[in-house]
Amino acid sequence: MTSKPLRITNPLRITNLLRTTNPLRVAKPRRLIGAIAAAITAAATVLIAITINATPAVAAGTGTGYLRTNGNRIVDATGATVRLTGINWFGMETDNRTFHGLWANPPATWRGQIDRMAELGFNTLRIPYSGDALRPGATATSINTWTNPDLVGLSPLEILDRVIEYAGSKGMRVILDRHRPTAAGQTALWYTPTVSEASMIADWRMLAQRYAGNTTVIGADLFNEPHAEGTDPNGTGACWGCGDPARDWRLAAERIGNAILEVNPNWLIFVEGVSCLSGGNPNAWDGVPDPWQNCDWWGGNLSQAIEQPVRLNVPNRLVYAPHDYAISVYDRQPWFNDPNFPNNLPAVWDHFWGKIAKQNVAPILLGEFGSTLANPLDVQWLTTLMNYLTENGMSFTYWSWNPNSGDTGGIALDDWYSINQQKYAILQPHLVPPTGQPTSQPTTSSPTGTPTSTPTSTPTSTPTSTPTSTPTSTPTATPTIPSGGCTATYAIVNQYPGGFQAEVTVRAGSTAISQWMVSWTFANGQTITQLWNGDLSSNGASITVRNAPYNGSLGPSASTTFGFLGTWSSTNEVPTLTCRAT
Ligand SMILES: [Ca+2]
Repeated sequence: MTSKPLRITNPLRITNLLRTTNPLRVAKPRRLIGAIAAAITAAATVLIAITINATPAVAAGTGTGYLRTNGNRIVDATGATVRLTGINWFGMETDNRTFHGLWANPPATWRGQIDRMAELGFNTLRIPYSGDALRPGATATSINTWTNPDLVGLSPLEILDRVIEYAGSKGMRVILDRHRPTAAGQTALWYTPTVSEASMIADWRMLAQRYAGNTTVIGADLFNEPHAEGTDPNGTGACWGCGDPARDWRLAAERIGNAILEVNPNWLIFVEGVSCLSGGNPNAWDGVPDPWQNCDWWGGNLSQAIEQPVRLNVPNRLVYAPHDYAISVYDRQPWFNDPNFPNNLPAVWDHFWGKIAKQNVAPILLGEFGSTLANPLDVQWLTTLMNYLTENGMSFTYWSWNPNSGDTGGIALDDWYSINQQKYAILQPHLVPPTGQPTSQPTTSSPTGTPTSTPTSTPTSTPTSTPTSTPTSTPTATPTIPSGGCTATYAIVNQYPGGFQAEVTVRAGSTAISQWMVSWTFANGQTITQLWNGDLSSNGASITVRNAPYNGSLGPSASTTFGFLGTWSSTNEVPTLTCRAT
């Protein structure tokens, strides 16, 4: 994540969770009429852009094979244009050394969360990590062993393997992000006195080797948010083009990127910007003017990347990957106070990074952007930004899936499953859902059977509300008689006052099936509030669930599951199920 470009005293930001909202929020006039006019203009531009871009083939989902660049486009192995519309799922860069939210209760299993992201239309995962998660003996913590029994005992890298495998089975792609040298926090430079550039390169080469040939993992975001430190003219942070090998992020990106490409020449190399080109923060007392064009968000300033580009040894691998944030993160960027806001924003983005794509130099992936949307101006910011990205064919990964990002919140709410509808409504028209390989089934089912262990570790971060229900009843299961090629087994996996979670296992008979339908009638007034991995239709107490598009096809004796959340009052009998298949 990000931070405040003008911050002189750097509070210890230990994790993304501690991002604080700047209290000095300046109220600004609302310009609703201007916003409506902008939206109309933007909508018209989208239509024009779609017409113009209709010529190159557009890949379904995230395309096939490894990705390449072609001018300002990302293309797949067939040359078809791919648009990455993804999301950040963080945690592996923190002391937990693995994805956050693995402490959540069902249905937010680790697979359930990926299912949710994919069905919402996020086609790419950007995964932050720190070197600490890669060290031998590193352990992953705060995993709910009841929710995610299949992750017990796995190392952070083994959990990453599983997430990559499953995301790939949904047609999603993965970008790895060297978020910080260690879990201790962000740094201005890509190395520290204890974590050298050579150590960083060794980590990257290990990962590039580990996932070589696995086309789900498409590339490396070399280092997260290089930024200025100290004040001009004595800055000590990351510069762009100053020529000092110890501070020039452009030159470091070349060294690191080329070292990765030696191991895996098929990866894309994602390069972020700096904050201030000089590597030092501006100050008001030196009498030197500080125009807004000099400094952007941490990692956002690529304004010199056309004149002083990153030069890689393998052509068509370079993607520039800036960040952009809004008022909920830091309210004093000068462009928030422009009387033309939000219509001034495209020129700001053009200056810092948009021109790279507009001049057909290289593709842009906006690697992080997000807001709580607590301030109505942020709604205008996000709406304008999404239109800008789509009009210009740019890719993006939203920050974040996690709800526990202090100054942005997430797409997921605190149950790690429900969705912030206000944010999603703005993003949804711009998402390209993954359509890839839906045939691979999970090798491990989500939790069934008796919960034998309650979560043993507590998150070190602070989820603002932790689901508190614990299983109170032993799951029961009633196998049913096949009425045509399949059986269905119903299990209550969690029950608490007023609510319950159930899972139904559908198993093919002795011959393969291509579609299934399970039906039952609730006897005690139960209702279903949310169902996943199936298509629900109900008529009062009468329930019918058909397969989802990706889990209808089952080989002989193969099984799949769907699950749901429901309500109950006095009694919660297990119903009798009927399964039909063709
Ligand atoms: Ca100055």
